[in-house]
Amino acid sequence: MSHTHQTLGEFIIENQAAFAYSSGELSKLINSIRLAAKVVNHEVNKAGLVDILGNAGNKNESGENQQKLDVYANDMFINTLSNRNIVCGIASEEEESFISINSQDENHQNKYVVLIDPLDGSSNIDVNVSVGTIFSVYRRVTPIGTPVTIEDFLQPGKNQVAAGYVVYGTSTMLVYTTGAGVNGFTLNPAIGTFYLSHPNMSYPKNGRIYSVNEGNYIHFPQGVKKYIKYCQQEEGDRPYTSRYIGSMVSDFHRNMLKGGIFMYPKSSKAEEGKLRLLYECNPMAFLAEQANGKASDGFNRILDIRPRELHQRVPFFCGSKNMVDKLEEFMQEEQASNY
Ligand code: AHM
Ligand code: MG
Repeated sequence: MSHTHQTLGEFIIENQAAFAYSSGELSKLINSIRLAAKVVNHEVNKAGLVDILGNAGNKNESGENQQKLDVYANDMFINTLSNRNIVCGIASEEEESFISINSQDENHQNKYVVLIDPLDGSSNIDVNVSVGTIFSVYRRVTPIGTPVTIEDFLQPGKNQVAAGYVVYGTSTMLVYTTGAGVNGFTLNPAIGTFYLSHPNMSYPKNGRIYSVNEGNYIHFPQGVKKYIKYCQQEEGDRPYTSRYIGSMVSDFHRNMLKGGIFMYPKSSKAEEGKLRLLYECNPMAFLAEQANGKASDGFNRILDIRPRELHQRVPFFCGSKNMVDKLEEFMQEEQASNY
């Protein structure tokens, strides 16, 4: 069937039928994210006007804007998801602990928990560079009808039922997977509708882009340093091109379309790297694998890691399969030579 002009709403309904035991709960959940994304998008687009609008009545102190938008996005996603009574728990990068929904009501039957990074890369807002929202969905492991516990959130990424991101870029896109490939939808801002613009997204097996904060080079593990040198060598299709926005969602999105590797290694300054396993790496890893790419901590598959705590960090390497394989080779060689 031709996907021309198919809206996200239509796509969700059409694909709900594909789940044998679907109760419609996941569809409702994706719909809520779609709604919150549109509202946050509207707010993000106004970010540059904040001083002007502030002068017109709001008492905005300069510099407050960036943090405010973080908080705004956090509240928006949490409210949208909890008001609609479709999930039993939410954890957010912006919140210290998880939120239990309807924990007083024994009749609630919701089975999904959501983890979100409401506005990733928010230091980019002040300078008009893309930011994103990342989400991740699991089926709870504790009994339905009881309050959620930490166990429901500390599941390995391979248990994810759905994951996706919104990129607020030159266009706003929502990209997600429910485990049957990755599809991308572009917002037509004039009428507030997402259209299927990128069906069955897939990483090229090989890529020519590497994305890493090279300012930290001196602090990186030897294996990463050697891989970066390899990327810069003149041989075959190398040197590769270096591209780093500093907004993971955008870096990931570009690399998935064009072929590339994104790296946030550990360093001598940050022993576990910077990115969060639950809110950032697992959802991106699920998307990467669903798009024929690969995600690793340098040695192990990200989706196999058993989380210990909600805000755990992890080194992250993600992208075109052959590129991540190569990076792992360098990491393993280096580890072997240290014994
Ligand atoms: P944040 O959650 O505080 O926004 O940080 C996550 C962001 C990622 O989007 C991006 O890849 C990374 O931080 C950039 O970090 P750095 O500035 O250290 O390169
Ligand atoms: Mg983040």
